[in-house]
Amino acid sequence: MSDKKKVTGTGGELLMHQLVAQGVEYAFTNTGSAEAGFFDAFLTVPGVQPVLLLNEALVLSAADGYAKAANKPSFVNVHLAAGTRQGSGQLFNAYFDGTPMVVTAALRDNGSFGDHNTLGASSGFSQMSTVQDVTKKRWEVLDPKGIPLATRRAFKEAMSMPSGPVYLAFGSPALDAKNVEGVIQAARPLEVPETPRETTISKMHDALLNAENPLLLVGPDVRTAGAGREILELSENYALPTAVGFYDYGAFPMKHPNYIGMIDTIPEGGYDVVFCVGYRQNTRAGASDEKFQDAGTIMAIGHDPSMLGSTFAVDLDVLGNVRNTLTAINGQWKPDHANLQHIQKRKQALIAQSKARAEGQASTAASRATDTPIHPEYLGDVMARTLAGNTMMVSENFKAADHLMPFGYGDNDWSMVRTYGGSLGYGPGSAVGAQLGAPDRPVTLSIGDGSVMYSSSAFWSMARYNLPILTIVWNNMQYQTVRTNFAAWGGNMADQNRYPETFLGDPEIDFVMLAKAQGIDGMRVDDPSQLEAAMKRGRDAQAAGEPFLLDVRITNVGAGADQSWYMPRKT
Ligand SMILES: Cc1ncc(C[n+]2csc(CCOP(=O)(O)OP(=O)(O)O)c2C)c(N)n1
Ligand SMILES: [Mg+2]
Repeated sequence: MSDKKKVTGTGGELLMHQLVAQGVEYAFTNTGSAEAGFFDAFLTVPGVQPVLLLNEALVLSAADGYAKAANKPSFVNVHLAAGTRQGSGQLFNAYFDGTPMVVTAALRDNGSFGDHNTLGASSGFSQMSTVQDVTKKRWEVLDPKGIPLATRRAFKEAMSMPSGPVYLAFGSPALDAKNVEGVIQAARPLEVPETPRETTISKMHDALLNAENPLLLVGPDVRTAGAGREILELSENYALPTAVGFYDYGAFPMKHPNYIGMIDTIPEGGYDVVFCVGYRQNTRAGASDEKFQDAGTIMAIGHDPSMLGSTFAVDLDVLGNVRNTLTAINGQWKPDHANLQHIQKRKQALIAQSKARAEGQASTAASRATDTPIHPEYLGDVMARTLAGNTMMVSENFKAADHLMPFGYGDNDWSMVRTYGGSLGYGPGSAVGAQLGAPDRPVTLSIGDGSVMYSSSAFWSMARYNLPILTIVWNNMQYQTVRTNFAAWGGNMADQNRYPETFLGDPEIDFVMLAKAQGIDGMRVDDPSQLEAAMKRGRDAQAAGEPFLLDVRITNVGAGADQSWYMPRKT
């Protein structure tokens, strides 16, 4: 049982006491005066560190990065309805990923008096409408006595499966109220049963054991559950070709012989057994969302019921902590099974394909080592070889080289933090949160030039809180992802090799100056022969406790790589 205690104070103080009891270390925030009753409590109730980010989207992405890095729920305070809306592109990401997060703001009464409230919800609407499709649950709290209870419930909802962001709007008078009595008690996530049904586990084991052409598809729940060892054991026992979800390169070690690629790049058909472990499908609003149409048996385990069987139907499923289910399946494995001929054969084939891929990657990187401007494959290769072991890489990179990084589950392996929601403006804020959530790990932000500019004021927070984040800007002066997608779409754009509003080089953005303006040192790298030395300098700065930025000028690749056209403004 968690301790209960009675406290008396302002509404803001009761909220702060509740956060302290909950073990909240940081309040990610952008400040506003309607929340004065909350901010005042920082001075009277110690224990929570406020972390200021200069735009609400940054606040939400920092909270997301923190929750992913620390594997804990995060706490946010933003300013009224308008601040909430400003952060909503990143709240979208957190909701998409099911990140446990309690988001709060003050609330203005928009009915009793004036109905044209500055920064408030519009008349006739609740502030809840600003978050209704991007939160798991939401509440208005008007009575100060309810603040501890409502906050406790919010944490419980955020953490319980399926986890996700929730929203609490406190009336300003409730935060301001004095001499309020409340009972403070921490919430815990609801416990889910640990032992899956024996018959289901046996069926899953049998399917995997007898499969001739299986696919293991791994998603982010594996990392959330801390099931790295268990997923490796499963993949290795049954010799399972293993793919990861959409850009989810941290879900399984790329260098492992069983790794075969990202789901969107491998063949879709031909599997007799597909086993999805914590996989969260990124759907595309088309008939192709119904995957694996010719598969014999599809099995799925995971933390969120809406991610299991929502597009392709599953034959066998277990909702709950994936570590427990994996442990139970692994428990059915007998050493003799390894002698089965089809498993032996698959093991050899996997070793061969992985060796071929590694050789291909090494020779591509070597052949690109002197390309000027720097080739992105070479930048990826140098990062993978040069950066610190145990790096936590926050990635906001699409057509980059995340697949080259040494991600894995061992002590010296890297891990990845990213959002699968795809709403740009994530990386720099997330890196701030990730470094706070994993203070002992080297954090590197790997990010495209276009992406930086959605949230370019996060460098200030890195400097203010002494967060030794190494930022590597993959600067191709383009929205390359959009340009290549436009080219694939075809039309006049492809015929004329002109892709409106994808070129960013006029004027050129100087990322070193951008960082410097906010208190961070950096350097620009143009010459491939200087790349390794620059990377080491960045790593050394990071090791010395300093944030640093590398503006790496890279070449464009893919369709339209040669174009720098944009539509001139008529004058
Ligand atoms: C909020 C939001 N707006 C727009 C987009 C569309 N979009 C996807 S990728 C991309 C370009 C990213 O550019 P950059 O970071 O330079 O990476 P590159 O594509 O050049 O590798 C854009 C604009 C998006 N995903 N999210
Ligand atoms: Mg770019």
